[in-house]
Amino acid sequence: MSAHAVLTARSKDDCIIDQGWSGYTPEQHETWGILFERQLRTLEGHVCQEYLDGLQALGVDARGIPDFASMNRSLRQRTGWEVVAVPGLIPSRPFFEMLANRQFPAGTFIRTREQLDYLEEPDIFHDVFGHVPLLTNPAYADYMEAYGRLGLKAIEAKGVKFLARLNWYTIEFGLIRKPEGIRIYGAGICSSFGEARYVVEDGSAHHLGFDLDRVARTGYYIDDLQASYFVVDSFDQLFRALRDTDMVERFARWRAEPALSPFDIEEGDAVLRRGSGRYWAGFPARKTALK
Ligand code: HBI
Ligand code: FE
Repeated sequence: MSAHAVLTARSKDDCIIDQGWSGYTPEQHETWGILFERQLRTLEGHVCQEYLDGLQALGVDARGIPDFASMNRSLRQRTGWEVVAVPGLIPSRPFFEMLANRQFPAGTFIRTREQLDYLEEPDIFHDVFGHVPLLTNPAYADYMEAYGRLGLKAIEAKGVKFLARLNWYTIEFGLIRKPEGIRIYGAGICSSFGEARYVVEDGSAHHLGFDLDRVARTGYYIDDLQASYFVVDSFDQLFRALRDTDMVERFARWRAEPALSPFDIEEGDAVLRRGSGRYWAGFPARKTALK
């Protein structure tokens, strides 16, 4: 299946390819192991327990790149989710269709040794190490399906931009409040060496209580660390926010309002931590536009 064919694919099944697990080289499995060990050292004590339980339940470890077929046997048993292999980023419609059907699309390529710290396109380490462990948690699994179902409605109702922001500040870079303190759950933090260190050690970013309107109106920069992180009380809070809101009505309202900045604290924000902004102080003009 050529990359072009995927981009013009109409149905989700057209985007699914074979993982080709037997084709991975020892060096690629070793790259996985290096990334796995380094991330776990950084995340221990700072990532939510549900994430660590998921890694263990799926048998994902430093030995090498997981084989989707065997990982899916335990994933399906727990929440009915499965990981399917795709060639890379796919169009929004098949993407949302997959999530609505409890299928998580994961890339099959792994970054090179030179790209250990950052790469443009999500690779199998970002998709599987970052996103998949929490799909073993029933409340998070329900949220991901609801997000997919809403995404299909958003395409019709011109709301995908707001879904992308919701994705960014929860699924990719979300934090969760636990009795023992604030913990990481976002895949983009879990799979990134730099961002995980920044979240754990650097006081530059604001921590704001999750609020659907605030998140949907807050832009983000795709190529840098976050100026604000949003903190949920539970994964169920995310599921309820989607279930209990007339999102099509909200899309219209949000479209009429100006985007909010992740740098500023707004009237009505639930400020759990006011960041120092130090990381950003010496920043030249932004490289990319606010999404
Ligand atoms: N495709 N493989 C893949 N992974 C994604 O996270 C993804 C995608 N296509 C579209 C998309 N995300 C965005 O449209 C949503 O996150 C809003
Ligand atoms: Fe991702």
